[in-house]
Amino acid sequence: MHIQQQSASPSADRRLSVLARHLETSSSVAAKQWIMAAPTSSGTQSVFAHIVRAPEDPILGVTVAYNKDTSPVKLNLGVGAYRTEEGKPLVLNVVRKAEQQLVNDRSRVKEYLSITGLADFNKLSAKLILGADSPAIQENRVTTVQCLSGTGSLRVGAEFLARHYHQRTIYIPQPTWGNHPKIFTLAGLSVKSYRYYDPATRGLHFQGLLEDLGSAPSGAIVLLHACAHNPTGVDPTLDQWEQIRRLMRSKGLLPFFDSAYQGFASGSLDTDAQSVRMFVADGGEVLVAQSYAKNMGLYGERVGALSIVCRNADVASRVESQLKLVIRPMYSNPPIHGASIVATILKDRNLYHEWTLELKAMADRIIRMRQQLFDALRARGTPGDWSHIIKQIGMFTFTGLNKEQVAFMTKEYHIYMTSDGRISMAGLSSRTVPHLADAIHAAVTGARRGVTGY
Ligand code: KET
Repeated sequence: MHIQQQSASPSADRRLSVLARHLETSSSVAAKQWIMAAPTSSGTQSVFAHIVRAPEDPILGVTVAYNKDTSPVKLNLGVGAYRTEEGKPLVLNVVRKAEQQLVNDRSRVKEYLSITGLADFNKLSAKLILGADSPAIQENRVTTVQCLSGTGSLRVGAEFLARHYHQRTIYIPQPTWGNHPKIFTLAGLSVKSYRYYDPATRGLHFQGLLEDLGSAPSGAIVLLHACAHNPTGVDPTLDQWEQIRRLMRSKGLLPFFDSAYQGFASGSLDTDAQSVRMFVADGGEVLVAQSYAKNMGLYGERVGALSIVCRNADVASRVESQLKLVIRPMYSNPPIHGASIVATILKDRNLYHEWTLELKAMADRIIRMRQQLFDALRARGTPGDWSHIIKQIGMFTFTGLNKEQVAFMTKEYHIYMTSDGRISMAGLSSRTVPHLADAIHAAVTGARRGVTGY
């Protein structure tokens, strides 16, 4: 501190310098006390000291562990992400073309999108899942909002329901994608489950499903996987879907479809949308969350859509006005790039056709991997019936391997997968099938090494 000394007398000078010293010391003491009192800068004690370490995510954490492994034979079959025969991530050719078009178009800008996202993208997404000739679209009773991939679409739908729907209970299949219960609980819904998979038959527990939905309270929300159920790879037949639809409509249960794999199950976009279209065709209300992560390989672009099919156009427009109130304080408005890629592909006849071919090629490669793994286990005489590998649908095989067997395969063979025994078939290639088959064989027959038998 510097006090300008203007006084002429020595006594006045002394007083001033005493005051100056006093001010200096008291202010530095005060400053010191203030510093001591500020817990963030004390150096030893953090205000976050009580925070406990959270476990890694059961699916994405598998990739974290895989990345740390230095073995040259390591194999990541955890997350559902498509890989080529060379084990590399794939950017679809049609996506490259669309991106090139976007970059070349100098009229494109980076302004904010509206709260509901890119209008073209929303229209085309609704058409993709509901069908080009869907009466619901023609009657303007579908509202579609662009969201952050499948997860974001589910979350926005759930937040909307928790705020505005009279029934706060959602039934999810047992088992289901691990993020479902978290998304719905955090949105404010109460989560219950319905029987879905029967480990004894490795098929659908259809009776259990009908019983559980039959005893759900009227109006409850029901989460349905549109196709390629994750993690089981078991889907209802069309006839079973029809029975589920009738039961749900008779009880006024509200269907909320999660469509993360359209085109990945059968290789056909229309075939894989049949379950959703059946529910829309009866004129009733439906929610659908779509993801372009898998079917366009746009994982990191986070592009998806939530559609709510309503009874009439007036309700749909009021629903949309409320969806905007959900979205605006959450992330304001969605990102532009991924949605522009999707819209470019969906609105161009040639690009769309090319996409369907590339999608079919991905689906076919996964089906080939199923056959190769099945054959490899048979060739090794691995005990057990492995026919479910070729029967199951979509990206995953729900192997039936238990936690210990999975841990064994990771430790001894550097094969990474979720602890429930789910394998991402899309991560496999002809080159790595023998390694996986060896690992499964050893895990199943490896009682000597302390591994539980299959
Ligand atoms: N629904 C299902 C059924 C699903 O399997 C996933 C992703 C999503 C939604 C969300 O995907 P998004 O990337 O938000 O569009 N499943 C894979 C990846 C993950 O867990 O995030 C998986 O199961 O490996």
